[in-house]
Amino acid sequence: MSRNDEVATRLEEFADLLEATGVEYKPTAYRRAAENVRDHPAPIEGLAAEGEDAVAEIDRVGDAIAAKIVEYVETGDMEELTGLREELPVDMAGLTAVEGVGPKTVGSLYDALGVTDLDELEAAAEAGEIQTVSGFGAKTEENILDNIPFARESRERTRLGDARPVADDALAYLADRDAVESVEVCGSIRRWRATIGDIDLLVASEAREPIVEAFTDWPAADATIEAGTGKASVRADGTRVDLRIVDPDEFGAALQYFTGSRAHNVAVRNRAIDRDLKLNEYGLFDVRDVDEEPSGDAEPEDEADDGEGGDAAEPDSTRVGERVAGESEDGVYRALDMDPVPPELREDRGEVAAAAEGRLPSLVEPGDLRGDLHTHTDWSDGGFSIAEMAAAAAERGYDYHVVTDHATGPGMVGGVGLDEAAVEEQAAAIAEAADEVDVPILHGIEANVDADGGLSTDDETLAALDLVVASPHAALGQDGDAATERLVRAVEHPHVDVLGHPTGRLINGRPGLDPDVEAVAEAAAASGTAIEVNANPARLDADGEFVRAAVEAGATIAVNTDAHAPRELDNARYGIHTARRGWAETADVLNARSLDGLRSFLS
Ligand code: DGT
Ligand code: CA
Ligand code: CA
Ligand code: ZN
Repeated sequence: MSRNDEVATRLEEFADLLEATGVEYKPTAYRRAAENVRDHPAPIEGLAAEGEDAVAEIDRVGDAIAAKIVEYVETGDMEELTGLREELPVDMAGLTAVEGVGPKTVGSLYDALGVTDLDELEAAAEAGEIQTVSGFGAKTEENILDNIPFARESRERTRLGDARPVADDALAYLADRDAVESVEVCGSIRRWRATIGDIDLLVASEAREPIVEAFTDWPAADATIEAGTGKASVRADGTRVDLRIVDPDEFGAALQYFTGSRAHNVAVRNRAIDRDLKLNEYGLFDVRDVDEEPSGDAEPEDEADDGEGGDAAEPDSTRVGERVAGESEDGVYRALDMDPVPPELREDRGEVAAAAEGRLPSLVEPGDLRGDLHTHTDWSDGGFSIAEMAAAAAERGYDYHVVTDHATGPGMVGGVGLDEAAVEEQAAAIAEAADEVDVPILHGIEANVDADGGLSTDDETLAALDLVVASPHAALGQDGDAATERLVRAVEHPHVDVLGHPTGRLINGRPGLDPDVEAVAEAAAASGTAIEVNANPARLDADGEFVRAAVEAGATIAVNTDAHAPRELDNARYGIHTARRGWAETADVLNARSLDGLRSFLS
């Protein structure tokens, strides 16, 4: 965390506490100041050293806030903030993670009931105490109770899009060390889960100490959690990063073991047991000639085994027997008569049988994408012109680029969306921009799916466009049945080509709609509408499970970034790996097709 981030975080905490104690206006001023301090190009400690006037030069930072910033940089503290914390000793971040609970609510519930953290909030709601507080009703209490589990989980897990760049940085750093023979990520991040508990790294090397030392010196490491001989853990950007070091000839077995998931590993180990083999993090061993001596410690946790004396829920972690594989991960799978299983599939959802029967899908790859079907420009809420966005698509080697600015309608605030007249104007602008860039530009729109599944743009306008993405932006709290009806009606709309971010979820932010994904998938397949995997790492929507249902129903998938800026086109990789988690093949993906292929789908 840079000092600018640190100061901004303090100012935001200040704002929350002020708001919780009922102060008006000031919280907004503190939040604006925090934002500008965070984005300020110069290090805040340098400005603070020059004095309050230099700090107050930052946009939106007034004299009073500048004085507090200087105080903080000089003393490591803001006296007034410390006072507020004592007045209101609450876990603000934990409590406000609950949808519908803001700083004001936190203040009221602390005053009335002494609630300081999530556990106490839950207990108060369960006891029916919240509805007794003035300004709160039974409905609010019920909502709070419903939203606590989601909040709890979101506090514990990091979004893939936040963790992956940290992991990539660690990979590059470790790959540069002389003693490192190979390095890989493993765990949930290698499986590209939407959220991750911690980042796992695996290094193959004959050395141990120099690597542990290099790892704890990794510039991104904010703190060392532990440093042993074969492993170490640090904290980077708020996330735990675990490193394990193994001998090069055991790298494949360790990679297989530490990639997980646990359920996948149990299934694979059962297959080994069936073949009189033993699989653990050191290798695959032939144990036919080894005296069976039950280790007797771990209790069987899984019923997956056939009961023939093997306990596959936890491996027998010894190097006993003749080693038949372990140097490469592929070798481990092959020795079990399986095709190597792509990490994204390792969730014990049929991939072990598929690999054994040679019918794993040939998954879509990042290089397969030939264009983005959902992007924005400064005609709606994007920050860049049509030509700038299209040029960025051309730079990425795409064969086409589709502009889909927001239409007006529910969920569009502040006049962001285009009305029918503006769409017509934009058509001319697209034609003009197309002359400036090396890539064909298609004119699309992102229409809004209202609560009943209708669209807020008229048919005539939609018919004239090359492509229509339709997405839900409002009424995201409706129940599952209503959501199913809504999305089915949207995909059946004759002009809709792509169902955009179908659930509207924000990872760690809001759960979004909970439709019957099979029903939506079947309707999409029948009406020839593609289901989007929105690659924005805050969304990853549809998720792997939804994609799987879509692929199984025979529906088409579109992997789109929803980019509002050129660099956001690079988020495509998150979408591709999410589609892979849903077993999507190249042929399933609409924008892996040529421009002709795309056009024939659209017509
Ligand atoms: P996460 O970090 O919660 O997102 O999920 P994972 O899958 O990365 O889990 P993690 O970090 O606890 O461990 C990484 C992998 O290592 C896990 O997927 C399976 C394997 N593993 C680690 N510890 C054990 C264990 O005690 N038993 C078994 N069977 N597998 C383990
Ligand atoms: Ca992990
Ligand atoms: Ca771990
Ligand atoms: Zn969009």
